[in-house]
Amino acid sequence: MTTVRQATIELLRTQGLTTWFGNPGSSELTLLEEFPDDFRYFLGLQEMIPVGMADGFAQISRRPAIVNLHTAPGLGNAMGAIYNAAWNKTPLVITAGNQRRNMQNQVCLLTNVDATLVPRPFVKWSAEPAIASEVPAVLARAIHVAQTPPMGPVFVSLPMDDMAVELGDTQLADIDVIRTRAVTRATGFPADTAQAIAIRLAAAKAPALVVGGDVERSGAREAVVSLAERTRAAVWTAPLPGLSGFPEDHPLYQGLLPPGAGWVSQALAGHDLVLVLGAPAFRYYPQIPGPYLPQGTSLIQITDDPDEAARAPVGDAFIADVRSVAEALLDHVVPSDRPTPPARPETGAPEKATAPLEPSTLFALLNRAAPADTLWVTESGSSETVIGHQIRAGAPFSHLSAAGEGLGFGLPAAVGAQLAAPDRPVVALMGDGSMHYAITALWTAAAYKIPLTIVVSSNAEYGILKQFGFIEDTAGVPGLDLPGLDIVATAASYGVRAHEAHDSEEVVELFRSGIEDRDRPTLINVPITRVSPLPDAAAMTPAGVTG
Ligand SMILES: Cc1ncc(C[n+]2csc(CCOP(=O)(O)OP(=O)(O)O)c2C)c(N)n1
Ligand SMILES: [Mg+2]
Repeated sequence: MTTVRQATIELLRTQGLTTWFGNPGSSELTLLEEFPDDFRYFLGLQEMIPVGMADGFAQISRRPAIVNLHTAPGLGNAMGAIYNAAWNKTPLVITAGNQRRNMQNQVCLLTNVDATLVPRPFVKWSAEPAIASEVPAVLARAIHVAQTPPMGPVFVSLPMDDMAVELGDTQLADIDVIRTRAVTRATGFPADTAQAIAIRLAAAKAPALVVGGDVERSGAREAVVSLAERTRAAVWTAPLPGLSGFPEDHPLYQGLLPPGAGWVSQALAGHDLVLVLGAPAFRYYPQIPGPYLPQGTSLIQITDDPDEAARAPVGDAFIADVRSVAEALLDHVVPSDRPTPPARPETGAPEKATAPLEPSTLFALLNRAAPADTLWVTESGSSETVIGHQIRAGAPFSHLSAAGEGLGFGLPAAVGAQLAAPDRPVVALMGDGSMHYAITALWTAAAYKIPLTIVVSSNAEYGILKQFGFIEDTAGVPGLDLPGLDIVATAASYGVRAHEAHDSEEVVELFRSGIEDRDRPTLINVPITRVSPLPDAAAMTPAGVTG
């Protein structure tokens, strides 16, 4: 006889979902029992970790990933990471056990009341099978829904007593068909529409491209690079991107647009046509006064996300597959002889510097020392703008951050990314505050010998919130200083080889040996200059810092 658990495992095997990320509880044991030898399970010590790992793994492997959490409280702990996956458009199939069906009416311990509502609004779709025999069909539907653009996380609640239910021959025959069904999305873009856009590009005096993560996700990067070269367009990445969508070392690449309307219109000044490919147009924070676009500039947005198209405050949008559009445009765009936009300034670092290092020095050093195929995962608060300038990743899928900006993404996502790309150097650039949101990912990295390199920029503060305080004019905010963190000791306590870098030479030496060590993770803590002077830990009061 075949049980629901066995049929579920067979479905996931056929669909290629054999790498699991999870944190188990008693309600998940019936699914996890007799875990197959050809499957892998990566344990995270708190639920943000498996979701973040699965997010990094799915994005880099370009496949959906599966997560197993513990009923309501596990799902609750994971919400920040599910929010990130939603903004990252990561296809995650998140499952959680639920209490036995016959114990739910009394709301016995671990009952996930209204299970399908718990992860909303951050999942695209959420279900609990109406009957045990439907578990494989519901999971199959979830797998397909997660991968339909705009991709994103979905949730399936699995009552624990469903797993042992035995399936009849007819049920098994139905599941067998479902198990091997393919759902294929047709793409393409009408030639006359492509031609009309190409004519506008040709007529523009100085077109600009603004790209986003969907360029990489849809496999459009090569076509977009050709399009930029052929039209001699300046290229930016849209604010808050997740993935940069363009080679950051390309001479046409101008960097990341800052996330304020006034800033964006300043950056795009002089460009009469802006073509946005695979990005929202645009996401802002903080509120920076100014027009959305420079006077007289028009905007065309290409997105596979109907809501992205609907909510944009300016421009005309086309809802379509980004790669199809980029390739269709290439059929109609003739090489331009307009002047090539100037390249952005070179990066550079002083030969020698002592800690605390200027952030620009630190990231210039790392950029220079890193192998060309390095995959950077960044969550560095006040250093993010500097990283955008100094780190120039050339290869596809090389610069990952949380599009939703929910902290707790970086460390677990870097672990998942390294699992998906075992032969690439993966480097997590973490702020000292940010790294503590999902700190136990260090344990997972050490326990499974994940050879990533973590560089922590330590300023003992939530520096970026102080910078925001200047913009928002909010003096006297408590809780922005973090004196007394011992990052090296914390990492060591989880089994990660950790070092303090005292000067530029040590940074480079430790970084190189961290990357070379393919047997375990390495952490390097680097003191950086602060946004504000360091307070005395003894002077901290519940209301903030005295004096
Ligand atoms: C889950 C979550 N909580 C709080 C915040 C607000 N937040 C944004 S950046 C930041 C501080 C980051 O500090 P750190 O990593 O030390 O970088 P720094 O700015 O000091 O360079 C905080 C708390 C957030 N984005 N996400
Ligand atoms: Mg900090």
